[in-house]
Amino acid sequence: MSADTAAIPRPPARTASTPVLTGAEAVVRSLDLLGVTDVFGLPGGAIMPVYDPLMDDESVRHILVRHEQGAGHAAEGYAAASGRVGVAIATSGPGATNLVTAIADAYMDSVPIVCITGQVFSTLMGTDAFQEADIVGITMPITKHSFLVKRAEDIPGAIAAAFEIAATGRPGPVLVDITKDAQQAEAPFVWPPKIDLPGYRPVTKAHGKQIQAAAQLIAEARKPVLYVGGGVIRAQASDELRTLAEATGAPVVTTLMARGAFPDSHAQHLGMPGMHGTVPAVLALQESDLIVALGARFDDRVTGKASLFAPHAKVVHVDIDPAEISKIRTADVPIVGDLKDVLVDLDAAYRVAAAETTADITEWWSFLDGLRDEFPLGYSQPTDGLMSPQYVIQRIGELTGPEGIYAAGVGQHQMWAAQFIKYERPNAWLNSGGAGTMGYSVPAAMGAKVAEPDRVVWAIDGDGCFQMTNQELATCAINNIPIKVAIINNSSLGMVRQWQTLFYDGRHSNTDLNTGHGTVRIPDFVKLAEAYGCLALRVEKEEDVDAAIKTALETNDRPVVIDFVVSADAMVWPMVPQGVSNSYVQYARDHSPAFAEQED
Ligand SMILES: Cc1cc2nc3c(=O)[nH]c(=O)nc-3n(C[C@H](O)[C@H](O)[C@H](O)COP(=O)(O)OP(=O)(O)OC[C@H]3O[C@@H](n4cnc5c(N)ncnc54)[C@H](O)[C@@H]3O)c2cc1C
Ligand SMILES: Cc1ncc(C[n+]2csc(CCOP(=O)(O)OP(=O)(O)O)c2C)c(N)n1
Repeated sequence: MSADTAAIPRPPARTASTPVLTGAEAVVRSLDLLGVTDVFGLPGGAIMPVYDPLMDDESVRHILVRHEQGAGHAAEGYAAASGRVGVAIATSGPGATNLVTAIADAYMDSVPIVCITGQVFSTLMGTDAFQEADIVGITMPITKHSFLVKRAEDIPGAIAAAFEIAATGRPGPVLVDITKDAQQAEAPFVWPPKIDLPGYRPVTKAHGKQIQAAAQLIAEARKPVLYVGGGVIRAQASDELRTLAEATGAPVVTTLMARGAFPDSHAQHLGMPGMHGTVPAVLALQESDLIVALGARFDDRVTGKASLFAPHAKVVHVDIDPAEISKIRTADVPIVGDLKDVLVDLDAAYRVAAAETTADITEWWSFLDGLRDEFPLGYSQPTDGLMSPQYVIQRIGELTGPEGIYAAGVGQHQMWAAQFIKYERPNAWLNSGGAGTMGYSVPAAMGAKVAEPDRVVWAIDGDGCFQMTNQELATCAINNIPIKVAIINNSSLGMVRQWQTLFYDGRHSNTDLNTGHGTVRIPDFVKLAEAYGCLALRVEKEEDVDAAIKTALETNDRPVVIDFVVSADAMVWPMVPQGVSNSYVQYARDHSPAFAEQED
């Protein structure tokens, strides 16, 4: 990611009618003027001045979380579900450091959030004052930009700029750290008429020559593939993508971050590429002669060993962040711009180029269709009598439908949720892809439900992840945020266990959680969820799965938690092991029970 720099904009000149507000009132007024309706936070000494006017503000709903990490992920879920900027508030020191994981997560996945933290008095900074932490310094590498505000008159400009930076260009987290004396002091409140940040000028409109060159390559390619990344969702450019895809007839793959950017039901869609991608999607990239990367960043989970990735492919790479282009794979045609515009321009240019030359891609499609027939996604039934986790997740998707929002934790259940739920629209699939943050799911689902109250929101979580942030169920129950939580309880840190099974001779070191199997059940998730004011159910047989999901779908007066007790031996297939060539997808064929069955 490019390091964007911007100083706090200078306060505009005051006039005779300029109101005088405390810095704390200025924070709240600024949020009002930005149209913010919901914030997630938890007060403490250094941010208490802000909490006082917040109490009376009628436009901003403050949701009191139980842990600041929850506020950060809730802000992320809010943003990822709605496209609007999410806001988290915390006090200095431990309050601010509790936000760090969520900030890092938002940075990796390009999520627009603004975190407002209280800081000790400016006169005490640097003295190891009570609850002092240099949060600007700590988060410098994981924010798009940070502001340290020490004067009340700078507050409106800093907050307005923070929102502008978070939401424009490559979205990301911005921190506004405000000293307590700045919150308490009075100053004229002057709202900046326009945000103009010297040094911050994201390029949105791409160069016409590059667009033409890309269109020409697409028209000439015999084995093209559109490698669609999370940038398409952040750009809200799914419709434009579909138009281009249908014009070219090229196959489409969607990364873990892009699930839903292109409908799963579309005939041109091959599914997710990468370590746990479908065989057709992995091989489409690997065997292609042209990769058109659209807001995708050639992550190692997708490329495998980068030097062996797609050896015959030319690359068109579109990204709003120039730092991403040619970072991993040299682009033959680099295009810097906003996909919302670039896709329209590319479509128009493609139609012109295709009128002259259109390569025949029939053979390419027969190869890919053959792979689709031969290697559909599948799973085998566990032999220990416990439920198949894939079945449970698939039924949640089928009974809820494509308008639902699904926020996953990290691990096996995350991969199965990416594979076995059908995504037909953007902003339906929320997860932690880049950082892989266990604990993301419940608070992110809470944030999503606040942003999109009319949609059904599921947290699909692992028994390990759930234990990291489930305290936010109290927040949901008290604030009438009726999310639904499916704990895919395999009684273990399943994804780590899977790697131990495959790469550490089956030595399962410290991955047994004792949450679901055998006589020990600590904690009992049903009792825990009931203690938090949720409707709680346990399901141990496949024949009871549908009824429990239906009960959850019908319950909207409180959160619902379902403890699905599933087999610990289920594996995520296909799997290309880390750091090898993707042509090694043969590995998946050899090791996947589903494939083995098909080959018999
Ligand atoms: C357990 C686990 C397993 C995983 N396995 C897989 C796997 O099998 N397959 C897989 O795909 N991933 C997998 N991942 C996720 C992986 O780690 C990466 O997070 C993911 O592949 C990155 O997705 P992306 O390339 O779409 O980029 P993103 O991280 O979504 O980045 C988006 C890009 O779009 C750009 N952008 C943003 N807005 C715009 C705009 N308006 N216009 C233009 N460009 C824009 C950004 O600058 C950025 O470069 C896994 C993660 C975990 C935790
Ligand atoms: C905060 C954090 N700690 C550790 C890890 C490493 N890790 C990745 S997946 C995983 C297991 C997750 O277990 P669970 O939530 O039960 O999900 P499952 O894999 O069993 O579906 C672990 C420990 C991580 N990603 N995040």
